[in-house]
Amino acid sequence: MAGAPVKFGSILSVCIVIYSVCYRKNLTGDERLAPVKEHLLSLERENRVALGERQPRVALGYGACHDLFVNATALLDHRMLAGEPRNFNEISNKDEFLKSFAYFFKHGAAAERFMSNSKLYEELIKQALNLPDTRWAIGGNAPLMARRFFLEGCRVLLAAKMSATLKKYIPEGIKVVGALDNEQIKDDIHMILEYKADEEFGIYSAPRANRYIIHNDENNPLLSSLEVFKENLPSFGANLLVIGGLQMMDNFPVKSNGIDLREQRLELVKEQITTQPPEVLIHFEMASYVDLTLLNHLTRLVLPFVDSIGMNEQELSNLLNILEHGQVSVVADSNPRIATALDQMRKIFVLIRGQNEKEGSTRKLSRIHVHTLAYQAILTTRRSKWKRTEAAAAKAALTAHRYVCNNDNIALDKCKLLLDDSFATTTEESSDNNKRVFFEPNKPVSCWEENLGGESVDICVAPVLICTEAQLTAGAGDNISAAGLVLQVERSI
Ligand SMILES: *[C@@H]1O[C@H](CO)[C@@H](O)[C@H](O)[C@H]1NC(C)=O
Ligand SMILES: CC(=O)N[C@H]1CO[C@H](CO)[C@@H](O)[C@@H]1O
Repeated sequence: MAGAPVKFGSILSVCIVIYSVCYRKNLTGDERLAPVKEHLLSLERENRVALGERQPRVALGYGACHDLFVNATALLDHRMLAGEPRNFNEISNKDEFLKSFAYFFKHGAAAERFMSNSKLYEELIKQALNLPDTRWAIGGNAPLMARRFFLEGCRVLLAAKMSATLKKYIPEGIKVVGALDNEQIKDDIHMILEYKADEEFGIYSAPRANRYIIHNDENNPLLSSLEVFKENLPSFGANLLVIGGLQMMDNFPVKSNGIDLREQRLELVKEQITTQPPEVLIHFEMASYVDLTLLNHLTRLVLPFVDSIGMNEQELSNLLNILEHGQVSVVADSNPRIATALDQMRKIFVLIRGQNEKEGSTRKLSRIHVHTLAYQAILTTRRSKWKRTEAAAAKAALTAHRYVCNNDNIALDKCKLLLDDSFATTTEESSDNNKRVFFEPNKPVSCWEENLGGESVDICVAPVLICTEAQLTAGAGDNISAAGLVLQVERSI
């Protein structure tokens, strides 16, 4: 008699296996795409930015530049590459440039580097302008995020020194402080070297589409718009203050008569942040930092005082390495597992919470947004002012697709998913936070609650419908970070 239930049990499990094999098969290919798209879009539709009195006000600093988009493999000749690809923190000649580019290209990793050789830099710009597909656009974290906030319906204040020509790229409705009425300022030019997935550079092939940015900034390094921003912030009444563009201070010759000018400017950024009324939420947009001294200034003067941080997978690894080991990580997996990214986010959360305490900050870190090619992950604390984390993750995922395909309509034949049918929430098997989440196309954004260092947090992960015909990669992070924030702030009346 005792055998019967066992037998029934094993028949049942065979059925389950058969069922799940078939079901899995159904879920691969295009089958998952349509429901994922539909449910992400419905979350977006149900969660719109408030208008009228509740319309959020967003202020953003610092700086703007002129972006020159160039086809990387058309500009650079792989035959000139002499020797192994490798990283340089600063580029001073053509040889270093080629090696550095090839290094990030073969990893498919985003990078941003300073070229100290102005003459070489100008020559490269001339060459780029002779290529057929080269094009100009406005660049810099602050202006790109400002445009996205504006397009999503926010009131926006932007602080950036720029010429009248550059200002023309900014929609009329955005209030810009620091711009000139003439051309007396020479806008900094950033060259965005783009490449597609599987493109070849000599013997190297890019595992994913990405971009390598090179600049030779003169205006941005000292955050020249800081003072005018300070004058304009109080009357604007921001709900959200976004700090970005500080990576332009990387590799800047900062000491003059023994005074560290850069540190002095960052002390003023700290003052700008800490003097905001308590109800203002503050977001810091990470970037590709390589200069250890600058990173140390940031972890002391900026990070302990903000509510939120946004970054990509490369910046995530770098930030954790700095906080944990005081070291820069130059390149990381360009498509990390969800469990790995979440573990890094958890560690960063706990480490920065420690810094909040140590620095006696009135603000505590309550939000981390990580954007990757395959998914968006947002962590918020339970008792924070951040709203609608699930919808924010969906919105960020949709924006990632739309931006990279350069199209507001999502065509399923241009989409793919890079997620398995389930994922582990951590790589640490013995952790309390260890569980498996099943990815359901009809409920694509997975959210759950966890306890992190005594604090209740919500974590939401949304899949990205990856654009298989990448048009744009630079600035994607800015669009995505802004899109993730836009639904999370609200004006109280
Ligand atoms: C760059 O140009 C090559 C042909 O010269 C083309 O195959 C490739 O797709 C282009 N890459 C980008 C990012 O446009
Ligand atoms: C498709 C999309 O969302 N792209 C937008 C990204 O943001 C820039 C402004 O920064 C817009 O011009 C794009 O339309």
